[in-house]
Amino acid sequence: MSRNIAIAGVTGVVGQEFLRLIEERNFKFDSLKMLASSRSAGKKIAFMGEEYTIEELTENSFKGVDVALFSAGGSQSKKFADAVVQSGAVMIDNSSAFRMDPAAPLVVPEVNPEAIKANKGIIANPNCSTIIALVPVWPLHKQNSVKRMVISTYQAASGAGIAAMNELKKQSADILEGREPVCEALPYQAAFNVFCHDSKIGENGYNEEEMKMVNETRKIFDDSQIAITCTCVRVPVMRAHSESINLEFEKPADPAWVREVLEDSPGVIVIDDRDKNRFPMPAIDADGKDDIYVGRIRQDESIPDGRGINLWVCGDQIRKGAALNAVQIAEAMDF
Ligand code: 11C
Repeated sequence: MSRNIAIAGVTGVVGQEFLRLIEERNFKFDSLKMLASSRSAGKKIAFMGEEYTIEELTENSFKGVDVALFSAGGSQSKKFADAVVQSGAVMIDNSSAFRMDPAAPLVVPEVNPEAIKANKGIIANPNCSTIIALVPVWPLHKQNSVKRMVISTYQAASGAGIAAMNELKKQSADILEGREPVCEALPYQAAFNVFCHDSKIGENGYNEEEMKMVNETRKIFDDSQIAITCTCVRVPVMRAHSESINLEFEKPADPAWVREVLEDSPGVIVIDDRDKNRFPMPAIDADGKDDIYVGRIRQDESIPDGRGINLWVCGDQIRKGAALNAVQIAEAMDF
């Protein structure tokens, strides 16, 4: 069987991470097309000992392609979805364009890999904050149903793209040297500050990131009833998100059980040393890594009958939160 791959948005942060992962994970392919906007078309990229020329992303880009990894923004995903599907390829889309489309499976391979087979040409990659939360929550939920989740995120600059990462660096230097910080990529000062996630606030007062976590979790868990509420903020961290997760289970759940389950769960590493006050840290543990780091495993004593647990998790936003999850989906496909 052939494995002809295309990457749409290859010059972006996630596009570049796709390349690193394909090489690191020895992802077998017969051909690789690097696609981007007309601005980048013609530029050369050296990859695995070969020189590739970036081609302009057009409707004709997908002839002979089996899998197209998309990270070129939601509008490009929508624009080219028909062309991908009509050419017989499967789009694995990192944008939010198709996540809530009932025809598109929304997949975290550690949670619902069986959904991949049901695709009709488009598979959606969830939002980074959702993936980072669900990798550790799912193995617990499988053994003892989670009835309610309360999540607070502490999101890195990378979620807003390379310009936001550069802005965080520049603002930090400017402030330390007494210069006025400039805000262009992000709406407010990111350095030495925390602000409400930079997505639109809906009529209910929640930002889009918070509602993505609610709606995507329900779809991935295939449970429209699970109660979930979120607060999402941006923090001055470069590329790994952190999340405080409060879980209310159906039956009693103690920290020893949580630790035992998570130590045995794919994609999860437990760092939970109470004596040394050593727990996951986004920049120290998760940055550039594949796994989701979990610690601060505590009983929530405010929930009756020992049914409440608190967790703290960190995961690299560009890796498991985006590119790695998409590459894992491709790895799990029969092609
Ligand atoms: C952030 N989660 O950290 C966003 C970035 O729906 O794929 C990705 C937005 C999305 O700001």
